[in-house]
Amino acid sequence: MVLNRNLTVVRLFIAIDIPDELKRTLGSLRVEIPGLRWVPTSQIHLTLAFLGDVENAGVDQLAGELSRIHSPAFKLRFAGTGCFPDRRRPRVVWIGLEPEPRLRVLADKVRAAILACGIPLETRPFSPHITLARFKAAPSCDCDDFLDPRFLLRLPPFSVREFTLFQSRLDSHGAVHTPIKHFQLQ
Ligand code: 2AM
Repeated sequence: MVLNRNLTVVRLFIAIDIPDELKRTLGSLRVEIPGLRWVPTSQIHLTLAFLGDVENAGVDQLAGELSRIHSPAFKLRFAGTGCFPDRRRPRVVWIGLEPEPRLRVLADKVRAAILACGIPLETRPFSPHITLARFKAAPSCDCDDFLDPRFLLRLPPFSVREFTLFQSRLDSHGAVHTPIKHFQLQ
């Protein structure tokens, strides 16, 4: 496990890392728009759960619970793009995924593992998406101005064979994500 043990709390999240080739393709589709900050290509991921600050002492127990998850591998297909909170006030620009019951079951098991460790979770329901970019302040343009649905045609489906516990360290340039441990799907 790669973990900075000097810290008393670590900021954690659990995510599916997407294949490097797909990250490169997503990176190549970018258009520079003032105020829009693209997620660094290497950090593009699908969040299963965001934990926030967790006591360092609890990380081994969490990793133990996560390693007991049994879930089959599956494929994900891209489906549409959108914005949070909505297309007219874009703050987060995302790419969606076709519904995949095995993804939802995996996310439920991850949440159960987190709760079993006594770590509180946000009550927001799981909404599968991959964040591509964020606006610092909501711009006056509409999401449709920069999200071209045709680019989805260039994105192949991808296989999910593992999920990862990540540490997220915030520095002056943004978040730095470091994988702590990978968990294989069957
Ligand atoms: P998202 O972009 O897929 O929504 C790591 O910080 C990841 O955790 C973020 O990329 C974000 O995933 C997710 N996340 C969910 N809630 C968060 C929060 N309150 N603060 C930071 N990240 C959060």
